[in-house]
Amino acid sequence: MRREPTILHLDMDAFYASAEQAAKPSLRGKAVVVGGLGPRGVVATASYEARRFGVHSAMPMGQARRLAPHAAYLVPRFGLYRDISEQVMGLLRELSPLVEPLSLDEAFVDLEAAGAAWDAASARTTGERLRTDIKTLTGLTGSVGLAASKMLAKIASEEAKPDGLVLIRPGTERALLAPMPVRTLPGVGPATGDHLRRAGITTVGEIAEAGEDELIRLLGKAHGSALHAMARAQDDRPVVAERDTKSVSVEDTYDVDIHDRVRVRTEVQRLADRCVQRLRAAGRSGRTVVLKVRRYDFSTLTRSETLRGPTDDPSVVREAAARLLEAVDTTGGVRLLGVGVSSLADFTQEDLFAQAAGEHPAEPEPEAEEEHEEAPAPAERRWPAGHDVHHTAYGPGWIQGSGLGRVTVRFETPGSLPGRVRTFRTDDADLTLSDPLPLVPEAMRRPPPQPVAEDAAEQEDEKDPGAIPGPAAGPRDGA
Ligand code: TTP
Ligand code: MG
Ligand code: MG
Repeated sequence: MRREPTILHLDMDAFYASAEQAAKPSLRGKAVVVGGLGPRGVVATASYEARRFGVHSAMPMGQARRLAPHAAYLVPRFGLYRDISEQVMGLLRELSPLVEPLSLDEAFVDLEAAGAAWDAASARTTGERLRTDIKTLTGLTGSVGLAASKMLAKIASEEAKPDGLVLIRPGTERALLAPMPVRTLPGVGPATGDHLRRAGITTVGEIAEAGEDELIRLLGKAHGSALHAMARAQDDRPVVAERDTKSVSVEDTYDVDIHDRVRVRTEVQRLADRCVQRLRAAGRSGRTVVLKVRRYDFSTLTRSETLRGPTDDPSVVREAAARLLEAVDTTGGVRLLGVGVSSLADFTQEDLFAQAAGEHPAEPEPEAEEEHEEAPAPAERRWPAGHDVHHTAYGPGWIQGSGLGRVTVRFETPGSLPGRVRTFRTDDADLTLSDPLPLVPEAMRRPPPQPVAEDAAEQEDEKDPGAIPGPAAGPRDGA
């Protein structure tokens, strides 16, 4: 482990919900829940105001509505989130060539790689400046953790939430970790957590005390020794730039072979959903759906189907996996099933119509983006909650809700005061869906002029405060 806290972990605060609040002035400071609004929808995320009611990611939407009936419920707008993500990742790449994105809203940065920081003081300054730059450029807040390892940096950013920065001083790691619950450590999920608790281990300190042999006895060689090392704050994993994943897949091995064909189908659907979650978390979409089946006799086969265009739509992946399964004989029983998506593309589309179709499971939608643009307009126009619209007389606004032939629109924009609501017929020709507006107007994306610091003359590599962020220039180049 390095000696200085120069590994930075950034994670945006309530990312999708904050983006929606920035876009919609009337929702700032309010409970906002983003996710699937259909019958089987789940919460993608909730604003901190909504979390106070107990709403959280992955909760069924019905439960969220019971807990927070007055919250605003919106469908995700991935195109917007991806654009913000690209802006944020751009700022991180100005700090270092070693940026490891973990999802749309989260990344590790090695600040030492290009001299952005070399000790605790410079790391803190860089981290604070990054938070300011993110706010200026995107209008959103992110939390920063700084530590001497990836594990601690991530724990630090979690502690910093929301809208904060925490730096863990080297040497203090073990004392800090000791009272934390075992689930704090990466790789400890509910199952491992239960397992440890039954052995009387509930805190990270107790893992460290138990000793490596005991951990290996409890969890097996690989997991046991890895966990023991982490509990002692030993983590030498480097920050790896651009992990270029070629595919995303999930699989399950069953304790008892599954013979029931219906059960096999259900398992494949479940795996398809999990696979899409991982895909989306990585901000990707893919064209090829792969099914893996290991049968009772260990014969393993994979079948794949390539779609016309990349998708991240759970129903498209589910259907492709189900089709592939139909061609596989499972009569002797299966011991392992897997679903994967490969031929990955950057996350480029989130189609309004596909979103809305998710709420009407009876209507499967083709997966390719181009298809939608050429497709004839659906018989009844869809107005997904939260999406932007434009009205010929009232200008830009967003859909607050629709039903019974009516659509309610709030007329406000990211830079306006909270706006008024008006209701229209769903077939109103003056109303059209439109693209998201920028959260921060181009002209406002420069940082405010900074007071001249005493030591300004020494900071040769300080960015020109008036400059629009671009690639790092000056003495750092070629480092
Ligand atoms: P997170 O960073 O886990 O959560 P968050 O940014 O909403 O809130 P926090 O302040 O605690 O970091 O996830 C980033 C985004 O990914 C989140 O805004 C929505 C999406 N997401 C899902 O769609 N499903 C999930 O189960 C989770 C955890 C996140
Ligand atoms: Mg986040
Ligand atoms: Mg995150």
